[in-house]
Amino acid sequence: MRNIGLAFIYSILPLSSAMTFAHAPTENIQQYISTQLNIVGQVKHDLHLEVSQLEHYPQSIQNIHISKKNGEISENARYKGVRLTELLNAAQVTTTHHNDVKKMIIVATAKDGYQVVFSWNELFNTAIGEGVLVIYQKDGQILDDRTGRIALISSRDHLTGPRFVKWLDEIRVVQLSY
Ligand SMILES: Nc1nc2c(c(=O)[nH]1)N[C@H]1C(S)=C(S)[C@@H](COP(=O)(O)O)O[C@H]1N2
Ligand SMILES: [Mo]
Repeated sequence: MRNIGLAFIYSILPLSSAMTFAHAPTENIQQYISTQLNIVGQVKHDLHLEVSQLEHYPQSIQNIHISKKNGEISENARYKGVRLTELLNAAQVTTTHHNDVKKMIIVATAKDGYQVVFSWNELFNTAIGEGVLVIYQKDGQILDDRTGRIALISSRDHLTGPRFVKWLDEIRVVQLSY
């Protein structure tokens, strides 16, 4: 939580009341477990990566709290994975004009339909971006059925729950206009 009081976080998060009622499914979750990550959209090479292939990229290991809207720190674990920017560089975001990347968003989608967005500049040009990992191990073990096998986390967010994408399925690069 990096020394920031939860009361403060609630005061700056206008959507916190809406988030209060968000729940990830807990029943029949077998159908949501992802074993492959698809990187698609405005990239030169679509990538379809199994966990074993994720291990070939530069690895990142971080101690991360998964903090939820109610302030409860539900998990504090050592996650292993690959920075999202590494994978996007491997896929090669394609551009025609100098300013194209500035209007690109990166949409992460889970098998249950959960979605979160990042901007290209957020990922490649802020400290938050350095904390965005595609993860596949927690405390040295594969991710359990409630999370994976592949997930995404934005470890430098104030609350890490919202952009903790369980059952990560797809990363799509979208340019908003041409
Ligand atoms: N795939 C998926 N990931 C998800 C969600 C979800 O509904 N689906 N909910 C998010 C939210 S809002 C939070 S707070 C955290 C923790 O959710 P949990 O309380 O269901 O474990 O997971 C996040 N990741
Ligand atoms: Mo949440």
